[in-house]
Amino acid sequence: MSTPAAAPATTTAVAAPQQHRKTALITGITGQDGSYLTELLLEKGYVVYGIIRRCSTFNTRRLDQLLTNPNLHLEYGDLTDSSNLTRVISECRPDEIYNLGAQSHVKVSFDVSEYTADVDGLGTIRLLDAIRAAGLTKTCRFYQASTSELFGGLPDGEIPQKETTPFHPRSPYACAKLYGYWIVVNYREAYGMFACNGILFNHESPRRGPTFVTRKVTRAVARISKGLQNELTLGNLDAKRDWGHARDYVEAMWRMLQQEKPSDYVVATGNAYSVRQLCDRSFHEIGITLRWEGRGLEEKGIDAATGRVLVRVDPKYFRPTEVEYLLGDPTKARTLLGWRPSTSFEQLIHEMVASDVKLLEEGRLDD
Ligand code: NDP
Ligand code: GDR
Repeated sequence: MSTPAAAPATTTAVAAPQQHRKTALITGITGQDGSYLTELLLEKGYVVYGIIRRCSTFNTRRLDQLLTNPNLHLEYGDLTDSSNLTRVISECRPDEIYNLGAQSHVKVSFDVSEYTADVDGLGTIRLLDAIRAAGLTKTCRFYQASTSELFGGLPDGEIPQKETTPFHPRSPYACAKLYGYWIVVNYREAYGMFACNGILFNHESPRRGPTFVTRKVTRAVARISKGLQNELTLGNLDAKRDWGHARDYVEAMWRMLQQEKPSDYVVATGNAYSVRQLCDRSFHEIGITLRWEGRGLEEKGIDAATGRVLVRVDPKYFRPTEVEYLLGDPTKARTLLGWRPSTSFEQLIHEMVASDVKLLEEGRLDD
């Protein structure tokens, strides 16, 4: 393992007290949130360790701009393998751990259900036990990437959802994350660990994985604008989500670990839009107004100016159980963390479409 950079030597006769430079460990550092959080922590002067998986191709693309930073250290590992977690934690002895690693795709979790439970559920307890094994129970603060999927979003459930809303997970992913949520609460109560659940609602960015619905739409809009794609095919157009910007949400994660006491927080914007509205807004960015015609599987999004069909429904994107309506109430995060989202839905979509158009022009959209 590479050692953190040494503190600069002092020239004064009496050495000034050295300020402790915080160390953070991030699982899922190569993901959307991992990359934004790494930037944030490096800016704040942290030494950052990240666990990356061995892949047959490069998976550090989102960290490219940071790889030469001497305060960033990447270690091979996996949440399904406790040996590496114990080794890395014992060696880097972090002040803070952010557990962002996950099989994070809800629809895919129906196909790889056992693996999702292993990574997202058991991975969390492997990490917590590695902290205990390293003797860091009382010093290391822990952030768990919990999710609004825990609530299930049933139309007759509580809306907006907040910290006290009952959970009703609707996918193998959400069930695995439910275990992660409760084991964090249990270790906090059992061992006095400073461990927090961030119950984050959907957050997106130009770095979002291409199979999540926002990025799928903005990439398609970029390609359609250049004549490289004819249509966009989607699943449930009625699903409503509370979409924020990932850059804002990693700030909330960090704030949770700077509080006097550990707790669990909902992080959301307080505004929800349907997938249909997401399409409207994204096509608006390239000057197209959509008109919607038909119902159910026959519904189509049509270019109002030309009559050309641009959006269709394909049931292959439906989920065995759907989460219909997620809208968060971030009052607790606003009041106790002083956190507020700084990016509107319109700004988010503008940024994502502009980024995808630029990537396409540079020949990098499929990187
Ligand atoms: P991404 O899918 O972009 O990133 C997931 C990360 O987890 C990647 O770095 C991936 O590595 C890593 N990973 C996957 N499997 C394993 C494994 N077996 N061991 C170690 N690492 C693994 O997710 P996001 O950045 O969007 O989300 C971060 C976390 O927050 C996730 O836990 C997600 O479930 C949760 N969350 C996300 C929300 C969102 O809207 N984005 C909302 C609420 C919660 P690799 O690059 O090699 O694939
Ligand atoms: P979600 O995000 O399931 O909320 O999980 P996703 O973008 O995949 O789906 C949002 C909603 O859009 C509907 N939808 C489609 N989704 C995808 N991916 N592809 C389609 O073609 C499509 N058509 C309609 C979905 O049915 C769904 O209702 C994300 C992940 O980041 C999780 O890790 C995180 O925990 C939650 O957000 C909060």
